Amino acid sequence: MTRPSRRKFLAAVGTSAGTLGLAGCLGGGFPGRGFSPDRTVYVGAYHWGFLLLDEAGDEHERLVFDPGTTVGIVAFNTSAEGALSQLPGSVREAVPDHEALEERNEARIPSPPEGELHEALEEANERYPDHSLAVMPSGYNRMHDPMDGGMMGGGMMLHPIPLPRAASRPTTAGVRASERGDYTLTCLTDCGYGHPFMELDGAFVVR
Ligand SMILES: [Cu+2]
Repeated sequence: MTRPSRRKFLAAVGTSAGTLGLAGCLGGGFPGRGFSPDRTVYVGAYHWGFLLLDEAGDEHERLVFDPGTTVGIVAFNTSAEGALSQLPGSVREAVPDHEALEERNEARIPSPPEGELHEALEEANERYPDHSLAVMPSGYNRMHDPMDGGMMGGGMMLHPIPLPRAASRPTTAGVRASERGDYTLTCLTDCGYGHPFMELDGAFVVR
C-alpha cells in the first residue's frame, strides 16, 4: 500500500487504507482505538443524493472545518430502517420522507429521455437498493476514473464505505482535515438511473 501522497487533503485517521470501521458500534462512539472525533456529521444516502446533517439534525449544504479537525462520519442509507433506528432522535427526525426526497430529485435531475423520473426511481429502489459513500477532492471525478486505483494519489480522503439498504446499523468512518480544499461526497455504487447525479459537491471545506 502506497502512502497517501502529499496531495492528501483530508487524511484518513487511523489506518493506511483510509477507512475506519466498516461496521461500527455507535453506542460507544467510533470503532478503532478510541477515536473520538472533534466533530460528528451524519450523511444519509438516498436515490439520488445525500443529506448532510449535524448532531442537532440541522441540514447543511456544506460544513467548514479548521485544519487538524477530526471528523467522525456516521453514514446510512435512508431506506435502512435498522440503521435509522440507531441514529440520535434529532438526526432521525430530520430525515425527510420519501416524497420529500423525490421532490428534491425532480428539482435537480432530468427525466429519462423515455419514461418518467418516478418510474426510474421505483426501478432503482427494487433493483439497486444500495449506495456507498466516498469523499474526494471536488472535481476529482471529472479528471479521473475513481475506480482506477489511483484514488489515494489523487488526494481522495475516504475510500468508499458501503451503505446497503439491508444494513442494521450506520456505517462509521473517521477522517482528519489536513489540507485546505473542497471535498465532494459521492456514491460509487451503481444505484440506477440517477446515479451520476448522486454527489454533494463541495460538502466539506477545509479552510
Ligand atoms: Cu447511489
